[in-house]
Amino acid sequence: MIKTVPTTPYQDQKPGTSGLRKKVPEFQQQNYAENFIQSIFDSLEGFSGKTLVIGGDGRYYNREVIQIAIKMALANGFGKVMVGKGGILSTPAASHVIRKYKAFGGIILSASHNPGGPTEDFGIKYNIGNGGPAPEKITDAIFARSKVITEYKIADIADINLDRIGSQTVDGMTIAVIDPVEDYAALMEQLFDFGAIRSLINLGFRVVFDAMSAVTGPYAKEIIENRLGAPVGSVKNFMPLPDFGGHHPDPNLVHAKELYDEMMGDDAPDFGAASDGDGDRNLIIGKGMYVTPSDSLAILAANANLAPGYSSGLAGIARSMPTSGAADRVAEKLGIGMYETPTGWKFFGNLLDEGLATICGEESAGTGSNHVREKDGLWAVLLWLNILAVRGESVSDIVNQHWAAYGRNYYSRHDYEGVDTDAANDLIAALRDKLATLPGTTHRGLTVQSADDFAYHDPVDHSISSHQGIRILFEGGSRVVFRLSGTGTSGATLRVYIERYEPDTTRHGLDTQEALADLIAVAEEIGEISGRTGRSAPSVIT
Ligand code: G16
Repeated sequence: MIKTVPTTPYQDQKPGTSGLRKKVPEFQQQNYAENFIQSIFDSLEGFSGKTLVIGGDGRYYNREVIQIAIKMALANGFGKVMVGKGGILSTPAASHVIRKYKAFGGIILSASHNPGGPTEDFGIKYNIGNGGPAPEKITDAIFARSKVITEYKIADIADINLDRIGSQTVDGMTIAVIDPVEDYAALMEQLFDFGAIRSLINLGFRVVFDAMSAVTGPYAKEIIENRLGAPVGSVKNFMPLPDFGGHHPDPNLVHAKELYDEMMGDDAPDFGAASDGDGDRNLIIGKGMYVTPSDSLAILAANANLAPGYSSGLAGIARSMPTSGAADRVAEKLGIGMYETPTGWKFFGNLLDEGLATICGEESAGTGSNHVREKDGLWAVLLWLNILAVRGESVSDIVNQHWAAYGRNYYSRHDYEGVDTDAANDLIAALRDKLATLPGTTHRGLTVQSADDFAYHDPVDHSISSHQGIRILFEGGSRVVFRLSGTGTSGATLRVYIERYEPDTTRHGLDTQEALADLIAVAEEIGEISGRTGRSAPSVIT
């Protein structure tokens, strides 16, 4: 029943910021997915007889790889596989299922916010028993194994019916097809005051949620419409489609423009939100007011105690290095710990496990807490709704009051996508060479206070992660950060993060790009962006 299949290794299976992401045709190469999955299993110890959770965001090629993963888990000695019905599990729901059922780990099939379809993106990620993405120690081992692998094991059985909930035993292994929504919805009901949110909605508060034809559709339908009583139709694009309807399921102002336009219109709803391909990112827009992810993190942290799940306060806040310092001011006021980690949710795992941080966030539309070990789009939406229900104020009132109390961190990210890889690497290398001589120099009136290549010393396991982004900090608290994306699938993406702190309330109403204009020009000068990339403007501004 168990076949051992000889294979030839690939040299390009290096997991990036969040697992292995490639175009579907690359995953369709002979044994490509099998090699990577076997490399995962070969890098783990002690899972014999234990449970593996498998799920994905429903994108093109999801079902095929789910079948492969089930058969390989069986052949490699797992005792049980739990798989979401239809092969569906949002990333945060998968994290919760791993934790709730004390599984050994999980395989999540997703390329997140990247487009899906026969020529678009696919991804495989391994999560450990705490429910979070595998740390670098494990992803490095998987990559090393993938380069030398010579065989994989797979059970020679018929495909499993993924569309019927229930358990079956095949060759001593239990395969349980589970409802992907139930456990997650119950967890949300524990954390948030559903009664208060329901009353707010009953009073006529209008919510619109765009699931972007991706995985959060069934979750949002159940929670926002069925359990919280929002009128049918409040959740849009709720059917997960293998190609996300041809769109990028990326909840930002470019790809969720329709929602943005609705929220800026005359008859705008009170609250608009969206999530991404696999349900871990969020977009929050009030009537006439977009909330940046960095501000959202700070505001959620400052008000979290209004939700039952966080009523006893926060242990600490963590943010990725490029995320704005807005949350730092909240941590300071609350007198709690603040942690600055490299980009990628995997770096929050130790802080959450040790109880050092309760809420975490990234500027890339990711926020979450210690309830799971992934960022969680719907969680952020529900915490916002809980806060709105308790405070009885609008999103824009809450944001403006926050800025008045803490100051405003003007913030923007400029992405240059599909840049020539050598040119992007050279740009970063040139910046690295300049680091020692930058401090003390003045550019358009801004004096560089310090400059470094960010390295993170994990306070829990003491591992060191170097080369996590070039930081240029100016006197007065402004800064520019340069780093290359670790999730792209073609060429390189240069990300430039620009931030300026403004304590003066009378200057809180400026347009963000105008408020940052000087810094944007300085970033161009110091980074020599147009000369090195051949681009005169970013591809995406968020
Ligand atoms: C990007 C973001 C990160 C995020 C990562 C994974 O990484 O900048 O903040 O952690 O995506 O997010 P998701 O799983 O939603 O794709 P990078 O390396 O492209 O900047």
